[in-house]
Amino acid sequence: VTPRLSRATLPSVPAAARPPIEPAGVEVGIAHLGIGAFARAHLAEYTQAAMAATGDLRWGLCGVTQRSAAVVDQLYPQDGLYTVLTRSDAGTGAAINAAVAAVLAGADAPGEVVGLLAAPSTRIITLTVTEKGYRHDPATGRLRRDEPQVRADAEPERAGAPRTVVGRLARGLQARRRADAGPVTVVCCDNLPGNGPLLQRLVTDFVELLPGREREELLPWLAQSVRFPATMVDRIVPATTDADRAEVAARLGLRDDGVVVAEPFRQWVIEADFAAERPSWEAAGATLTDDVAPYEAMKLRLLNGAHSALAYLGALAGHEYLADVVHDEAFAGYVRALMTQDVTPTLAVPPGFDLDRYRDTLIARFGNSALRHRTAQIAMDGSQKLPQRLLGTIRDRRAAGAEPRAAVLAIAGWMRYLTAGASDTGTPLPVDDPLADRLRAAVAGARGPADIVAGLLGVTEVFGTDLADDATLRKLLMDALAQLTEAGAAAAVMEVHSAGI
Ligand code: CS2
Repeated sequence: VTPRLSRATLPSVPAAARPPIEPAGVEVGIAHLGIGAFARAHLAEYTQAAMAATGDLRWGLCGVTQRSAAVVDQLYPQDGLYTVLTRSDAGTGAAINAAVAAVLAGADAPGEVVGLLAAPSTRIITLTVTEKGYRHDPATGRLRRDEPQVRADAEPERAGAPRTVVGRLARGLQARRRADAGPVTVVCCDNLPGNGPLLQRLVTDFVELLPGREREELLPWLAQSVRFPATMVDRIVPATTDADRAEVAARLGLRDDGVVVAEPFRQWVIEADFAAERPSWEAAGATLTDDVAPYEAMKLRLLNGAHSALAYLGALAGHEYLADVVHDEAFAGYVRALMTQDVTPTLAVPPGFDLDRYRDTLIARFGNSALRHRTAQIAMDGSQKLPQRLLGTIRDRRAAGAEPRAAVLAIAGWMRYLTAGASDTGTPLPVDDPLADRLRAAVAGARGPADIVAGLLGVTEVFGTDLADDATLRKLLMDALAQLTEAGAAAAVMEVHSAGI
């Protein structure tokens, strides 16, 4: 049998793949909620590089899993070590990361999670729990306080054993205040608009569910001792496959169950608002700035908006991988039209920023066929993603009196994806979304595009209350959905492409 990656077997790894820091010297300074593939390919890479650049090894991560303990099983036997496979059409690189100093199964050890957040050695709390992990209403940015799990976490007996992300965070902060463990910074690293302030609002919503005394003690301390900087995070990270793990085993001569795959590009813009000490992430290439908003809007609307558009329409046209979608000329023209005609007029571009180059880089990144990024992965959880990715663009363009046809086609693509069951070429398209039941109910009995559009626009958690009242938008959506239904996605995309630039 192939021996497994760990501190003990690390010396057998080719020198070029070994981590730039000594794993045994790393101490936990960051509590990380949601230690999935993205955090291991992004936050952990920046943090390792910062530790390597400064020699200050106090910033290791304790990675907490949210529901499944799978990552603990992957990383615990490996002393937190895992390989990052960087894939591009120019080739593949393999490098071991040693920034994860400990792992904790959140569901099995909720009390330990609270203790971790309350420990004086924890000075930063980071989160990558995906959009749906926050249990908020995407249209309003408020906590869903009627959810049973959220309510349960606010009951006194759950103070030491919360289960939801916001419950864990708020209970951990409560324990931290009681322990007088000092100020802390909460860094949200999910693709949400104004992610730091949004999370601060959700924690406050939760604290407001607590009994009077607890609430009154906690709210002023939160305002005084906890910061929630906004961030823009960027790295494309497809789900790891068995083939990826087999490739690592062949290259390193060791079995690694924790492999993550990523593109070479990475970017991180962080609001410079910290309550206490932090790692020198700027030494690792991160940007610390006073205003993240322009970067965040560009990233969510151009990258993620285009990603979702290409995922739904590409999957409908029968494409399994995103790169194949942009290598189709009509789709490449469509995505340029989306970016240039619909999104760009809504953006405030930072001074000196080259937006044309940013757009070209995005399209080149999407075309990275070595990544094998599945359209189905991006298509997941649309109800939680569309508001910040595409609906903001549509709102802004409608307010300016424009008809954003490319963005509308993307929303119609989502509606078709939800209701068709299969692509235009007959491949099944399963829906994976936390609101799946609600969405299904909204279109039950629908007899065509008009009913589907009306039903889905009525899902106010996603669309708010304004968009359903826009008669022009409704008509545009109906026409686009009718075309997708009758002529198929490839034809619909072609039409926007040729009508455009
Ligand atoms: C993607 C993102 O899965 C998705 O919805 O759009 O995860 C995307 O790859 C990252 O945000 C890139 O930074």
